[in-house]
Amino acid sequence: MKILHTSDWHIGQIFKNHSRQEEHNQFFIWLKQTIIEQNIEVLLVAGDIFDVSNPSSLALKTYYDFLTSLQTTNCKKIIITGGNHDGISTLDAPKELLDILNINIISGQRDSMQDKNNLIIEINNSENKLSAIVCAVPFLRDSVVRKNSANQSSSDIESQLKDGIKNYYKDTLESAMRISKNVPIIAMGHLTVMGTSSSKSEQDIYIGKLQSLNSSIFDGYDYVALGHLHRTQKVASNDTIRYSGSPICLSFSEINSDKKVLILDASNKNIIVNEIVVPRFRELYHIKGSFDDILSKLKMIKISTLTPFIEVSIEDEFVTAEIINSIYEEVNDLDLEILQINSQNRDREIRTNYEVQKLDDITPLKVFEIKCDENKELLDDEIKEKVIDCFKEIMEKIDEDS
Ligand SMILES: [Mn+2]
Repeated sequence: MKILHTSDWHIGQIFKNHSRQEEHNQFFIWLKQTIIEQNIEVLLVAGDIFDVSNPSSLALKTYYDFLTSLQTTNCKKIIITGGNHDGISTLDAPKELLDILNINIISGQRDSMQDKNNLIIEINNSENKLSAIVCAVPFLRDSVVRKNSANQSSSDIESQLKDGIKNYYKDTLESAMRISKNVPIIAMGHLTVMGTSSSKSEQDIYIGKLQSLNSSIFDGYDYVALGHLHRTQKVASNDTIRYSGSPICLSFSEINSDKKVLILDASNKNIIVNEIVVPRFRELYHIKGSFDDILSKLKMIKISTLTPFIEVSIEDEFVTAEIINSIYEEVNDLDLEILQINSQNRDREIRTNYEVQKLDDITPLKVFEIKCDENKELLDDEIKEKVIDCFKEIMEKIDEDS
């Protein structure tokens, strides 16, 4: 049985005011083709399906269209877990409907997380025989793995959180083993573990980053399909504990390594993993040097796919607004988008015109969300989601009344 492991799609990402929609469209066409060519029977998506908790209708449509398109392939089982970016209620809303299509959603909703059996998914082969078990663990929120009490030091909280996560994986493994010890047992997860490298596009999700969370928490699993880190990587050189990474570059810090999906041959408990490189649907470049260097490098860029996105770092000592403007003027005729210009010697970032947001361009909801994010210490993700839902309700009421 072949299983495809991917994560961190971040559908709907707006990257420095630029949409990634075309890249996602092309990625999903490519992914469906790969699923057909590789004869994939199971698809695992380890969190961060969407970039924000309340994705746009276009982002939702992209997601549902892709899931629907797989119905004609041999991929008869799709397991999707929630990441730290995903809104629990957004993922959960179509859960029952998707169940009918053999698409299992494990969002991380607090009540359903208490019974570990809700996360255990049995995979049967074409002869209807049990052939693998997936422990579909989503992003483990603090409120799921730790009891809150007053007057705790941050190191107490960190060690409780660590133990909570460790025990969660241990209990889930035990539940799976009660079903069978003879088929591969695969865990999913959305977290950072020791022995990995991060890029600039992931948020820290745990207090103290849980530096001490060791890959030994996964002992006993035959494979661990992880999400959260956006670079493809093995955990502490272990072949069977892996991050698939995001399929598109979500920051300029990711441009120097290939994007991949992972294909598991899970015919027995000794799982073999193959990496498949995802094509670059759009090139991202980081160009640095003196003003003259930058201009000549920009002019040399060959455009083969979508309009390249570019970050520029000027190393000249004095950088004026005129210099910045002249870079834009020089590329005016070229099919390039400069997303950001940095001036390193002055140690400050010069925001491009594109990054200036007009109040007209942002919705009241967006402003409210920004305010919620600024008050993270008061609002955990679940409360934030509820508060935002209330705000939406108020807005709808105002619309109706006006
Ligand atoms: Mn992510």
